Amino acid sequence: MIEIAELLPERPGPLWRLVKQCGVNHAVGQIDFTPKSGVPEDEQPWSLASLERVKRAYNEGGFELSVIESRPPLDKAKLGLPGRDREIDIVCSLIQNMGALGIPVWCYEWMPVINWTRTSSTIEARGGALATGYDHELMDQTPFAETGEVSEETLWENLAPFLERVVPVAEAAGVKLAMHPDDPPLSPIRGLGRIMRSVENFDRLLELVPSPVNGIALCQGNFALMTDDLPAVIRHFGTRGKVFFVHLRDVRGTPEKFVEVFHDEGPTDMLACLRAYRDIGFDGVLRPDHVPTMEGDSNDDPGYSSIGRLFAIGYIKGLREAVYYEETH
Ligand SMILES: [Mn+2]
Repeated sequence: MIEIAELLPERPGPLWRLVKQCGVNHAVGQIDFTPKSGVPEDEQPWSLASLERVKRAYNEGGFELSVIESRPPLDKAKLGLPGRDREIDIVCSLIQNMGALGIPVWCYEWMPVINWTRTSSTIEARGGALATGYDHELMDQTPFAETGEVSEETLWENLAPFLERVVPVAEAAGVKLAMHPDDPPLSPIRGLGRIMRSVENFDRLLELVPSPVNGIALCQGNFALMTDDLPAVIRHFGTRGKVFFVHLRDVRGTPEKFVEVFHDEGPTDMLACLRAYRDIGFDGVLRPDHVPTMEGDSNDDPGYSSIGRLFAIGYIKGLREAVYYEETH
């Protein structure tokens, strides 16, 4: 059964209650893993004690903590710089502690320095809502002074030893590693290569260190820009048991120039996608990803408007009901 989840900050608040009121029972943890200076290891945010407190808070709010989607700093590991071993040690501790607490999926990514990026967060969408978008021609392409140019090969060369250390730890802990695609799925950006941006490269990721815990976070907004047949890609990875987590959203355009759209108005056939998740027996959680900012809401956190999320949850619940209903009628 496809379960619906929402990305929730680690402290309770109105968003928790709104999401709960929509009938969502799974949280995707957004936890600040920035190392705290002068704090002992067993009190750091990735420690067992700290994670246990956070997990208990989600449980008390009525949510199962089904995925953790935040990362401790990993740029040194991605770039192969001194200090990378310490970064990887922290990831290993985090995963061991997730395993001890029964938190089954860690969503990570391999974008160096720049995470998801847009050139606008005020594009007028349906009815005057505000959407985010990307235009490669408007993106500043000055290479970062601190890193210089970083090749795609460097990123592959650093990903392999990362996985060689982390995968056995994840296997022992029973935690699945879900790689999120690069957003936008485009390379390079500001001189920084980006590798998780095609179906072929995800196949390469899975072959790099083969393991039942080495898999993907199928973020539809990015995969939709990599293929014209998203349901086929869902089946491609899903029949191999590699879809661990799903981000549901849609965009209109190309990797070089696109805008984000409401879940119900994009070019992707969302019903066909939900059928694909049903057919592969997907048993992880799916969450609405970026949504337009709607009337009455603040655009301080573009892509994460509370009201936009409510519309998305309702739409996805309807789709899900339809695909399970048609299976039995
Ligand atoms: Mn995503």
